[in-house]
Parts: sequence; structure tokens; C-alpha cells
Amino acid sequence: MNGPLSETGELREDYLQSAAIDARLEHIEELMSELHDWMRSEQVASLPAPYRRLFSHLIANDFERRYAASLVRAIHQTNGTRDLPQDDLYAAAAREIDADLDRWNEALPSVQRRSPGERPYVVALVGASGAGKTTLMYKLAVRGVLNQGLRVKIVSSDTYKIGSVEGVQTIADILSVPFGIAFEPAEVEAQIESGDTDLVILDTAGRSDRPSREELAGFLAAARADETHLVLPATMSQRALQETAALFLGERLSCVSFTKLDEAPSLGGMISSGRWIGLPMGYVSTGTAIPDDLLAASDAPIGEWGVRGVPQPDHDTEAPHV
Ligand SMILES: Nc1nc2c(ncn2[C@@H]2O[C@H](COP(=O)(O)OP(=O)(O)OP(=O)(O)O)[C@@H](O)[C@H]2O)c(=O)[nH]1
Ligand SMILES: [Mg+2]
Repeated sequence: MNGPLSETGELREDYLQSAAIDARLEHIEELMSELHDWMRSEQVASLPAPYRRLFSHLIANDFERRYAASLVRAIHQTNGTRDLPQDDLYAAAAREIDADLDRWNEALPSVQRRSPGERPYVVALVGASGAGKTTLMYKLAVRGVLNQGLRVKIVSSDTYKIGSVEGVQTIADILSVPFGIAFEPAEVEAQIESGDTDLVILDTAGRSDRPSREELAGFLAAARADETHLVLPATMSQRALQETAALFLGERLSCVSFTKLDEAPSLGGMISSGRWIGLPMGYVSTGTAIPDDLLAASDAPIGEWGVRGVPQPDHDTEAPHV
């Protein structure tokens, strides 16, 4: 039988599989042809084969092509005609990426205990819907309590989603940290000032339409945060990351923290868009375990992960997840 339909009139499984393979092959052919053009336009085509392979590898890992080419050319310039094995080339690329990265100096270790009546240190989290802001808030809260011995309060201004307030209350109870809800910007200051706390972490709603962004600006103005993190998932494409980041760049942002590195098929998009966004990298989140799956970007081998992939998290499976 040659047609796509089986005797019962359904699409044949083998037909579907071969159609999928054809589509994949077509995509690979397109990519190869683009790669060839890019190598020529980015002056990579004339480099020795191992460098061209490194370029292809970086492109396959979603690095922006100009950046991938500049990395490869820089490594070639440093090493001249020396024939480096692939492993050394990958290590050199990782070093080059790390040297390019601007990383935020984690402030939590230097947050002082506040005297009575003194305003706490405020960290605000903004960003894409579902990015992992609320999860990051919980992780930072536990980190502040356990690692720094701080009195931490979590404050949420996300009152839109059904169950979000109850959700924060439940987790705050489990983590034994006080929490507050701000329905209006005017309530933010009261939530920050009330209680003897050293550190307040403010979570916001991940809505990015214009009225919501204006409302967010109101919350941020009221919070007068010491640091404001733009939170974005590393699973987004470079283009989506940049488009989403652009919506928030009008705010006074301190850094960009990336989440879901464990689920990202590659980190080239995250690293390349991070350079485009132009903010230092704050934290990176590598899973849902609280607070284990969180690293200050300055402690994370981002270059290595960008070139060789993120290792699967190896944490205590008993750690709480949300
Ligand atoms: N795999 C993985 N999942 C994560 C990570 N961070 C958060 N998540 C999950 O992503 C989902 C969304 O996380 P939230 O923290 O609710 O995201 P949010 O930014 O607060 O979302 P909104 O409030 O809807 O804007 C949840 O299921 C989290 O468990 C991470 O680093 N890795
Ligand atoms: Mg949330």
C-alpha cells in the first residue's frame, strides 16, 4: 500500500514518521546552508576546521551567530595556528564566555541586621509570566534566613491569579517566614515597614500588557527596592527573551536572573540575550527545589554550561518543591 491512509482510513504511522523525518531533514539542510553563509559573512570560513566546528557547535547551542563568530575568532587569535583538540577549544570558549559575562555581586551576604524602625533591604522581582519569580522569592527567602541569619518577609503584589494569595500564604507558613499582600501600590510601603525585618522580597504579577506594566511601575515606585531583578526563563528563545526583556527595560533594573536552566535544551540563547539586555546576571535557577536549585551567577560555570550543557541537578529529593 502506497497512500498515506490505512485500510481503516487513518493516517499510517510509518507515513507520519517518514513525513517527520523529511521535515527534520529539510530543516537541517536549511540550517547547513545558513551556517555556510554565516561562516563566510562572519569570517569564520577561512579558519581551520576545528574552529569552524566550534562555530557550528555554538550555533547548534543557540548562540547568536555574531557572538559565536567573535568567540571563535578570539580563540583563534589567541591560539594562532596551534591545533587544539576539541576539548581544549570548548574549554577556551567557556573561559571566553565567562570573561565576557557581567555578573551581579550577590548582596544578601552583606545585608545588615536592621535596628528597630530601620527600613529593610528590599529585593523586587519582575518579569515574564511563569518565569519563576514566585519560586525565586521563596528560594531567596530561605537563603536569607538559613545562610545569612536574616529576618525575612515576603510580600506579594500578585493578587490576580485565583489562589495566588493562598498559595503564598501556604508556602510562607511552611517556610516559617512572615508574608504580606499588597493589593495597591499604596499598601507596599506599609507591608515593607511593618515588622522587624532585615530583608523584604517583593514578588509581582507576571503580566506584561501595558496597563499591567503601568501598575507594576506604581508598585516598584512605592517599593523603592535596593535591587530589582528581571526574571526570565532560559527556556525561551533568544528573540523571545529580548522581546520580553524590552517590555521591562523602562524600569530601574539591577540585574537579570535566569530560571529553568535545567529545562533549557541549550544556554546559547540565554547567554546571547543576556549580552543584548546589557544587565549583569544575578541568580540562575536550576530546578524547583527550595532553596537548593539556586546559584548566584558569579558562582555558576555559565560558560561551561553554555558550551557543554547544564548537568542534571544532583540534589536532595526530599527538599521542598513548589
Ligand atoms: N524546572 C524548573 N522549573 C522552575 C524553575 N523555577 C520555577 N519553576 C517552575 O515554573 C513554574 C512557574 O513558576 P512561578 O514561580 O510560579 O513563576 P512566576 O514567574 O511567579 O509566574 P507568574 O506569577 O504566573 O507570573 C512553577 O511550576 C515552578 O515550579 C526552575 O529553575 N526550573
Ligand atoms: Mg508568581
